[in-house]
Amino acid sequence: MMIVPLALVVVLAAISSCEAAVNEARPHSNRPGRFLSLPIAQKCANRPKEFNFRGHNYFLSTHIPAHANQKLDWLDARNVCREYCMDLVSIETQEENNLIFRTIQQNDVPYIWTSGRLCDFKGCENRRDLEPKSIYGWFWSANREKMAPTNQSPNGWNYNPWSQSGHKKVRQPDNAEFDINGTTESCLSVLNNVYNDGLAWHDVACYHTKPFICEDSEELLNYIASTNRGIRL
Ligand SMILES: [Ca+2]
Repeated sequence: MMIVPLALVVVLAAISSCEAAVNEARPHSNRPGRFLSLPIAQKCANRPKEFNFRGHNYFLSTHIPAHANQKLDWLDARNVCREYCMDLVSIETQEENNLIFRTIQQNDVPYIWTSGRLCDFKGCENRRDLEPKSIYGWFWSANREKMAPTNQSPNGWNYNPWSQSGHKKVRQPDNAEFDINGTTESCLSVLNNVYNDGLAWHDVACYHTKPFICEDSEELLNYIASTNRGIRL
């Protein structure tokens, strides 16, 4: 009988979690160990407030001089937002979605990043409620709220925001890039008629660089307010 020493089990577990981290970043990012940024009080106080919806401020990166020519991958885009006490936009209602669609269309932007993310990383295993992932596995990273199943209109909406088309001419999410280079399409981008499909949601590999929309994060604003007495946010 072979007994595996506990120390070895721990080492093996550590190796497999390293592999998971590397796999997530593969194949285009050579920057392992990337982390979420913390908010910066001064930046939060002076954050861009381009438009407002239900008490949250938003901005489109192409409109802000400091970010106008910036196209970033999904995590870098989140981190730009987070330093302002914001995060990539999360779209929980049809009204908010219409606002985001209108903003993209009126400014003729080809696509933007949202905070939408597929739960396919460490901590998402053994969650039967998320299976199949392509239908039940999506959530908003900004507030960790689960999305409606991708194959139906969300409650209270009269359309399904996911595209009916894409690279493979099938409805989204389709994880199309996985068949091309093995990269999972784990991030949610709103595309502006890229596949002759109007404005619609697509799953896209997270390493692609895009403009982005930031939205106030109550969590980060509350954190900065509670640690900076008298700050005006
Ligand atoms: Ca796709």
